[in-house]
Amino acid sequence: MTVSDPVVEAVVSTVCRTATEIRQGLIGRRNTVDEANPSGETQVEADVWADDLLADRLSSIDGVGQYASEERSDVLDCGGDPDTETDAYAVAVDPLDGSSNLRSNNSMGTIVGVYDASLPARGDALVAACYVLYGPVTTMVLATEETVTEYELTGGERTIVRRDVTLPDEPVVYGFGGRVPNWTDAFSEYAREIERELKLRYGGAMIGDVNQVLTYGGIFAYPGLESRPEGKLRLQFEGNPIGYIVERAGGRSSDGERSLLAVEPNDVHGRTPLFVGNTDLIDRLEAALE
Ligand code: P6P
Repeated sequence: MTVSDPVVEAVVSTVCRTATEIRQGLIGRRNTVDEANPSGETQVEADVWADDLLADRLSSIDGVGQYASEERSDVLDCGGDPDTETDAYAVAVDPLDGSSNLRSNNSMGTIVGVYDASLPARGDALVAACYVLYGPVTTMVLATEETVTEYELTGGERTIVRRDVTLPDEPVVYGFGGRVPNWTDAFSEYAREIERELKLRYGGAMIGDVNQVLTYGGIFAYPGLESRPEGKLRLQFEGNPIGYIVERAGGRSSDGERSLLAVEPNDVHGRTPLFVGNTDLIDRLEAALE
């Protein structure tokens, strides 16, 4: 099933082909490099390599006016301004989310947001978002204005495995990032409640944890911390695309006060507290942080 918008379809099929190549190319690219990304995080060879592949392929699609990624400081001008041209989109990418899991051989992901606005942009300017999960099987979850679909990726092609993906009504799992002593009192109290209700699933790469929430129901959070109230995760590359996908799947997203898609961005690498999951759990979270 292809996406109705030809530019979005070109982005999605390019990501599928490139993700298959990224997975095959992880071996031999597990070492750290001397550089840090714009968020100050140590990069591994695969971070830089995956970003170069995706930038090269996505920036050459007619209709992609901008490319930005977690691994590069500046927004790449690909020859179209999404704010003034109707058929120009901005693509924001986390090329290898959770790359620190490469050393320990655990799941990682690639996250892509397609915005109908110049970056940095609010999440409600997204027209599509997807993530690839490099798990035992390589899968993609794609959300558009119409629906959420899960695919298996083989040989650069995608095959539908789940249509109209929605969060199960009864939540089962939770995953909370950050060090416990660094949580705020309000979040700690909320976490104590949730720990008594749900099962812990936290793997160090958001995509693996979010996919658990999308599959079993529950909540994933990387909260604002005492030492870093803005949290760790980036709004443009992680918060908005994942918030869009979970909201399209019938759940909610929040920065602690409002939908992530309503958060005004101040910088392309700006961070945000991030909460996604079943509506009731997010409603309770926002009440707990009031
Ligand atoms: P911590 C990976 O580095 C990442 O950006 C997310 O994928 C993940 O959820 C989080 O950071 C893990 O952070 O502090 O638990 O290592």
